[in-house]
Amino acid sequence: MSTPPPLDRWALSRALTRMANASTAELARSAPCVGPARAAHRIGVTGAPGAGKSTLVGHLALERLANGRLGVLAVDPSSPKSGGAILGDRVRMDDLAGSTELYIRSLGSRRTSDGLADNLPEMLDIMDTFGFDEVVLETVGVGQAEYAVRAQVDTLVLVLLPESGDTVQAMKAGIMEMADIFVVNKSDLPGAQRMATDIQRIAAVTQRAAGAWRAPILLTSSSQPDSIRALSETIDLHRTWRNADPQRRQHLRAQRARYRLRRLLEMHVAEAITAQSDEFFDIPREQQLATVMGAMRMAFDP
Ligand SMILES: Nc1nc2c(ncn2[C@@H]2O[C@H](COP(=O)(O)OP(=O)(O)OP(=O)(O)O)[C@@H](O)[C@H]2O)c(=O)[nH]1
Ligand SMILES: [Mg+2]
Repeated sequence: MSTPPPLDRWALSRALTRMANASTAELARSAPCVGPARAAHRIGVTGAPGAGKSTLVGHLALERLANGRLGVLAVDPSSPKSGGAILGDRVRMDDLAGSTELYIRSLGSRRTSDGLADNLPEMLDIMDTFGFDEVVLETVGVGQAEYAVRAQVDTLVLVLLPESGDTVQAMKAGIMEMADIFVVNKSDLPGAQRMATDIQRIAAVTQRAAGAWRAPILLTSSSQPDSIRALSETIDLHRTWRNADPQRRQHLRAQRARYRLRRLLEMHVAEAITAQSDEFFDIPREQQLATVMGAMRMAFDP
C-alpha cells in the first residue's frame, strides 16, 4: 500500500466546511469520490448524552493512532460552546496534540432531526479522499440517531451507563440488532455488571441470522486502560469479520446509499414546499403535489 501524502489540515478543514454548507443542489452532484477499497474504516460511537462518549473516543484515539491516519468527527447537537471538551475532560490533549496523523473536528447537527450533522455522509467521503485509515464518529443517541448512524459506519459501538436498565428495556430489540459492540461505560460506578447482564438477557432472545455477528458486551472505564484496549481489540475483530465477506460490505454500502438518496430527496421536497406562498395551500391537493413534483423534476434535470 502506498503512503498517502502528508495530511493537509488546512485543505481538509476547508473542504469539510464547504461541504457542511453545501446546498441541496451541490449535494445532488456530489458522489462518493474514492472506491470502497480505499475508504476509511468508520467507527461510530453513540449513546445517551453524558455517557462518556467523548472521553472514551479520546482514549480510543490514543490506542488506535498506531493504525495510521485517524480522524475524529463529533456531532454536537447542543451547541458549539462545548467545543473545548470535544474529547472529554479526562484525556490529556497534550497526548494527542503532537500527532500529525490525527485530525479532530466538531460538527453542529443543525437541520437534521436524526442527530447527524448536515451533509455528514458527504463529509465522511471527504475523509476518504484525504487518506484516512480510520474515522471515529461520535454522535448523541436520540432515538432516531442510532438508526441514521448505523448505515454511515462500519462498526457501531453503543455506549450505555450502569443503572440505565430502564433505557435498555425501552430500546427493546431494535437497537440490539443494530449495535456491533455494547459498552457499559463508567464501569467504576456501581451497577455495571448488572447492566451487562441485562443486555445479555435481551440479546439472548433477539433473533439473529445464521453466521451473524454476535455483539459482545464490554465494560469500560476511563480509569482502566486495559478496558479501552479490550474495546479497541474488539473493534479489530469486528472489522475483520465485516471484511471477510464481500456481501456484508456491499449490503452496508447499499444501506448507506439508500439513506443518502432518501435524505437528498427529503431536503429537496422540504425546499420545494417551503418556497410556496400561503395561497398555494388553498389549491387542491393534487395540484399541490403536481407542482412540488414538477419542481423536483426541474431540480434533478441534468
Ligand atoms: N466515573 C466515570 N466518569 C466518567 C468516565 N468517562 C467519562 N466520565 C465523566 O462523564 C462526564 C461526561 O463525559 P463525556 O465524555 O463528555 O460524555 P459524552 O457522552 O461525550 O457527553 P455528550 O457529548 O455531552 O453527550 C464527564 O464529567 C466525564 O468526566 C468514566 O469512565 N467513569
Ligand atoms: Mg461528547
